[in-house]
Amino acid sequence: MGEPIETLEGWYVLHDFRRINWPRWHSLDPKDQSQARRDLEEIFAQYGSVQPDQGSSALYSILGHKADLLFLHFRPEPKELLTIERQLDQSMAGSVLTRPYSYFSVVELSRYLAKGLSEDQIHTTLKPRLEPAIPDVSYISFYPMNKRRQGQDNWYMATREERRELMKNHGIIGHRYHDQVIQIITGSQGLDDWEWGVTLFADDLIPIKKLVYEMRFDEASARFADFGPFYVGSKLTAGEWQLLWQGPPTPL
Ligand code: 76R
Repeated sequence: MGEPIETLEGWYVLHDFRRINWPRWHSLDPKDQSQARRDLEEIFAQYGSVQPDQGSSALYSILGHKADLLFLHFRPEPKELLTIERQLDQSMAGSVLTRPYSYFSVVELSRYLAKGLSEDQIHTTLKPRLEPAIPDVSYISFYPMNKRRQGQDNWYMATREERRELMKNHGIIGHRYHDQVIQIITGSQGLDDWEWGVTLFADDLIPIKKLVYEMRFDEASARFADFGPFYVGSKLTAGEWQLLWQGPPTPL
């Protein structure tokens, strides 16, 4: 009979994917476009000035058809995330954005490999992982996932010991990428459509691809993981953010 493992929860996370409605942007009169640009600059500045103990936010440009932008936010309270999304929706900038996808979850550490830490040690060693700053690296890959519940491959019917063994091996594979890929696992049981969100950060996309490929062969993923859609993008600098909203390039 399965038995839950202790989990520690940290900051709440909103992956807020947006699409830019360019026809709508082009149909705005110049005054409204200026207002939208001001809103967007303000948003960028506001996200950049969040104090490290109050949360973390970043903007990404998303590749492909699934979305254009990702507004990523970590905050201590869900209400703060509600305020942030409303603020964007109600601005002139928000009026040119649609919302193809979003994901709500909370930073989670599952203590399969816990080494009997004291409350104090938990506080000092795990706090930075429960309340993480969004890493300042170039690329992001986000996908939601479930642990399977099917016949012999039912994660939730496996014993604690079996799951611990599987997670140990998972951790060993993952740890080989420690220097190249930063992973933030967020739990979303009861919060969103999948059970976990996986957010990977790196300066190069290839280690992300290799890590995920390698994990496909690991029993924890091979037998037990089901995946949702993948979203990949690159972190926007202030300059790139501004460039995005300038008019079409002037003809030579
Ligand atoms: O937290 C820790 O670092 C301890 C070991 C560890 C745990 C408990 C760990 C390490 N993970 C843990 C839990 Mn992970 N992880 C994923 C995916 O694509 C796939 O096949 C799966 C998606 C990746 C790529 C990944 C990477 N991990 C989890 C859980 C919760 C499971 C539960 O509670 O039942 C999920 C859903 C999950 C999924 N994992 C690592 C990584 C990497 C790179 C590491 C090593 C981190 C490091 O040492 O730097």
